[in-house]
Amino acid sequence: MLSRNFSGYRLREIEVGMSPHYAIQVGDLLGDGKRQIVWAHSSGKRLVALQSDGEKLWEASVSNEDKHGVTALLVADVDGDGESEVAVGEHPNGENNVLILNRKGEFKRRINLSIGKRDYANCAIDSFGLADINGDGFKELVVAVNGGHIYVLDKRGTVTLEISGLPDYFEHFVHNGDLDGDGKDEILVSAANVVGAESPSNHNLFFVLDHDGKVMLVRSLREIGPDCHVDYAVVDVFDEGGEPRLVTSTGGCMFDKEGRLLWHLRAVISHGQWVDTGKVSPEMSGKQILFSELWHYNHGMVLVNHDGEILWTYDDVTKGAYPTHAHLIDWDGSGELYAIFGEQPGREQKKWPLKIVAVNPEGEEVLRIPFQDWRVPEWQYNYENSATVDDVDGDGLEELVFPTCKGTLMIIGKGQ
Ligand SMILES: [Ca+2]
Ligand SMILES: [Ca+2]
Ligand SMILES: [Ca+2]
Ligand SMILES: [Ca+2]
Repeated sequence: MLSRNFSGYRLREIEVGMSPHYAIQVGDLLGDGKRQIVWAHSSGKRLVALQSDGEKLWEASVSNEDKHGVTALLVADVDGDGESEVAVGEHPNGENNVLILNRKGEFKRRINLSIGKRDYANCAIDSFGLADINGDGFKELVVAVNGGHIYVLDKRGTVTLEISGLPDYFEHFVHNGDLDGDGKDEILVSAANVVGAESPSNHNLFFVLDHDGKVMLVRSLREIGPDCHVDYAVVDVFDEGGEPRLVTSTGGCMFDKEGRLLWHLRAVISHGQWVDTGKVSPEMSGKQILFSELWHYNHGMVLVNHDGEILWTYDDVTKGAYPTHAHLIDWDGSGELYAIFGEQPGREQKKWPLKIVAVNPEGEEVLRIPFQDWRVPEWQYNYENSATVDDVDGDGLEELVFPTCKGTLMIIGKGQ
């Protein structure tokens, strides 16, 4: 482990011997006021929990043969006993299960679900969501299983809602939020009959499913943006009107609860991979929306207001490198949020001189952290690093948790 202190920022780099991309979660596992980091080896066979200072808490084995490093993972109190669990998608021979481990990494429960279909990553359990489906104040575990199934599990692990007949393959994640404001969360997910582009036999659809499993909204991806799926979707209240709105990363779209498209950014962003929302500055009206992109990106980051007007773009991305998931971060406790994002190596095999940057509400780069990164070819799939922002050390300010392709986690926060 390497620790450095600079004027302006602190950086801790933890060797993990693997590059976790989507199978990484930062969460309140121990209830100790800090955040822990749980990640799965790209095969999904090995699960590791770390304290944010690099101390290994535990390691667990899981029956998986994940080919793409997309094993579904969630840290949350899924059984309502006041302690967090780790939920993992588990795929022993011919089964697809939700494996629940306690905060020490010990077996707690296994929920065996009807057989779904394995995708190109060899995973049937696609992703987990957390949603208060019945409006009782507790967020149930939502499980998207390829084969067109979504299950909602109550505190006891009992299936309380099963939705079937959706297109077979979910891409990529299930999201949740209360779009119609009735106090019960909806399920947001995109799906298609095959993984890939629209064709006469394949229609890429995005669904908003009501608390009873009925389709509240469905839109063709052609009406959303140029992609096969919606990677991220957020439901939030963005302006003084108080009405919840739906924002999709793909196409940079905002919809109202009737599914009317209020605005989009299809002329500005290429396809839209990630989205984050927050109140960037007390002077700004309502909340702002930060989009970031990956392949064929137009901009590293785009910040817009709730009317879809561009406040700024960030474009100084290293040639040949790719952006990663940008976040809004409470960097210094000033009441303003910075936008923070890091770069990942391009396809060329070399040591890439890359950077992490923070941008203030006015769009000015206020921090630049240089680092080197490179790809390890035998690590599948080693793209799409899932950076996260949280107050990992419990000091009241947020840090960036940034996985590198070379096999480390960098934890970066404000310096003293
Ligand atoms: Ca619990
Ligand atoms: Ca509930
Ligand atoms: Ca609702
Ligand atoms: Ca902190």
